[in-house]
Amino acid sequence: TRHCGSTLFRRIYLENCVFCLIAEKKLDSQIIYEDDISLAFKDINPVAPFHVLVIPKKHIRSLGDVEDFNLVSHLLYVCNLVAQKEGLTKGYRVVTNVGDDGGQTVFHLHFHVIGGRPMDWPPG
Ligand code: DGP
Repeated sequence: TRHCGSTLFRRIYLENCVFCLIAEKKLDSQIIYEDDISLAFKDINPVAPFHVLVIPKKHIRSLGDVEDFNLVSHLLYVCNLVAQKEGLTKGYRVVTNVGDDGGQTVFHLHFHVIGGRPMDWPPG
């Protein structure tokens, strides 16, 4: 029963986390930036002409589970880097959905970088 504790379940979950699989290159994605701790790739279901996801390679459920905010700082740096690299000179939006009410569907921390058209406010 010891193995029914979090360790085994965590391993099974991580092995099936879609963004962990993308980070490990076990699942294809259109990567546009990569470094030791982060990855940026195109969203499979873009809501604008430009829609990239920036993730930590390490599995963290959401912003609500972050312990090291230096990592978040780095991820936001990468968000701006890819936006500049892609020439989003007229602006862009960065969003992270947290939990069910936040509309999160993939439970691996990610920042959406969305641009290429004017954004609406408030979000739905
Ligand atoms: P969220 O709802 O904030 O958890 O956003 C999850 C996003 O992830 C959603 O916009 C679609 C995207 N997504 C889900 N599965 C995949 C995948 O396998 N590949 C890529 N590139 N994006 C995915």
